[in-house]
Amino acid sequence: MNATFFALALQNGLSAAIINPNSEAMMRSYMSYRALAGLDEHCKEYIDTYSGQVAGLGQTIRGGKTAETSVGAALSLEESIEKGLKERAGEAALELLKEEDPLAVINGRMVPALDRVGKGFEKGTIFLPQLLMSAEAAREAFAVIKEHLSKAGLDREKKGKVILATVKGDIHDIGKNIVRVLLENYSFDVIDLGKDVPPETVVETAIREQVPLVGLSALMTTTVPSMEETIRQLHERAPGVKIMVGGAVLTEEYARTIYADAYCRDAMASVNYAERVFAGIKGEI
Ligand code: B12
Repeated sequence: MNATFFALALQNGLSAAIINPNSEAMMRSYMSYRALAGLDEHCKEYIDTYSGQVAGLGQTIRGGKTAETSVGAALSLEESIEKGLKERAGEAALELLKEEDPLAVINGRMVPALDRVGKGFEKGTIFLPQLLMSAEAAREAFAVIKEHLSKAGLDREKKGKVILATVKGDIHDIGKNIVRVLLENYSFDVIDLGKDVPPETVVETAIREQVPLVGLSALMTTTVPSMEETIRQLHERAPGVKIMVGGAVLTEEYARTIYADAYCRDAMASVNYAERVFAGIKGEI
């Protein structure tokens, strides 16, 4: 009753309350009110206090981490992604590109940072809003890298068409977008069908555009069947087309069991495979 009364009072303009800070119910009410009223930016204090703690009646929540992060300080790209700071991630990427190869920035910094975020999400120390913010920060960094890469060489003669798609049911596209930029950088003409793409769209585009190579991405165990179905339909209706697959949940062995022609661990592997496919078409191998 006290905690609810407190929330109502806050809602009605109470700005200085004398309460017992050791009361779990009162503190929950206070922290929740701040988060819901937009007074706790990105719900950071709330998350720092309660993440990883199982909420249960009668349980005392003690010693939440303090939110003493100096956002103004020059955080690294990895930290900016993990903390979901979009603007800083872009700046950090730009700084790194002065000294590091773009691929090293992606593989050595962005991917490991996203991996840590993913593990935290799995363990319950990171919540979905944070995952979203980290993804946004990674996208921003990636946009900076993409611009840098495209200055290098998009206007060379095209080597051939490649379709890319994240399979139906799956909205993860950061990895696929990296593959796209790299393929484009190596002068392939990429038809990017986006994410959550039905098998029929992939097949129809492959037939209509006479594309010899299709790349499919799936990041979840639940969407691998959708990848399998896309491959099945491609084999049935566009039998000459080669299919390369990628995404964190796949392995070389599993890719074979769903009849993909190639498994690509990372974006560079997709370029190497595409080079081989198109060299084969030209009779070079
Ligand atoms: C960022 C992220 C998100 C973002 C996606 C933003 C976006 N626009 O992509 C958001 C927040 C939206 C999100 C949502 C969800 N996510 Co998520 N997400 C992640 C996270 C943290 C990172 C993925 C990533 O971008 N990695 C970095 C890129 C560069 O790596 P990559 O994709 O593997 O790509 C490289 C290679 O694999 C390869 N590759 C990839 N694709 C392709 C394709 C081709 C053709 C080729 C050749 C190569 C290739 O090359 C790439 C570059 O080197 C992962 C955790 C993880 N560690 O993977 C979870 C993760 C994938 N998500 C997960 C889940 C469960 C979800 C949600 C269901 C959560 C929810 N409850 O709503 C939703 C999914 C909704 C849906 N229907 O798809 C789980 C999946 C678990 C599982 N095993 O099935 C993971 C593993 C987190 C976890 N550990 O629980 N997610």
